[in-house]
Amino acid sequence: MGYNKIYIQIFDSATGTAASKANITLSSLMNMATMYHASPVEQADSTTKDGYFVGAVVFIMATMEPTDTWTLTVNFKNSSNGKAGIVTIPVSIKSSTNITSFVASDSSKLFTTYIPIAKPQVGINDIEFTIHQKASMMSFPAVNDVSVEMTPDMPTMGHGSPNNVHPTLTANGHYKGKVNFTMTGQWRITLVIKKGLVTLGTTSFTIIL
Ligand SMILES: [Cu+2]
Repeated sequence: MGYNKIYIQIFDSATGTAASKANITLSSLMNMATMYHASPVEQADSTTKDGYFVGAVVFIMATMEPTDTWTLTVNFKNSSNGKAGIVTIPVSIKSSTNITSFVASDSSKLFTTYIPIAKPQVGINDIEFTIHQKASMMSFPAVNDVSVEMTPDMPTMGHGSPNNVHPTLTANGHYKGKVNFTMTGQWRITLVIKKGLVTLGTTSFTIIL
């Protein structure tokens, strides 16, 4: 669950040559016993970076029941030779607390995802979140019109930290800020998400240093 970069390579089955230019549509689908739904997706660029087309998927649920299945579908057209294809790959999704959802005060359903810091350190760290909205079972657009107030604290010790920088929109529902971890241990990151002056909701994540 959460934010997953997806790295795609496409090879010509006759020549073995890797495609470096392609139009790719990535989609996700969860089939559950009584319904199905998609999740937020970031489409890959039409050119490779270090040999890969790079997109991303935010998986919003874990595969829990035996009847649950997630699939990832890659629809591609090789721009060099016009050949097209489609592949659907089953994926198993583990549970994670790095994504939270709540019904906002304006009745929209928001998914907030913490993209884990690779190596959280004592001191100032870059921190990044994504925010998406559930527009329908099959549509999860990025939310680009909110503000985020971030407060880190150590709940077991009763203190916060100074010099944090609230995350602000970069692009495509991504919000980047700076968090100051003044010591090792368990930190809680609380986000208050607002649209204008209206508080949509509050959510939090745990980071252990
Ligand atoms: Cu589901």
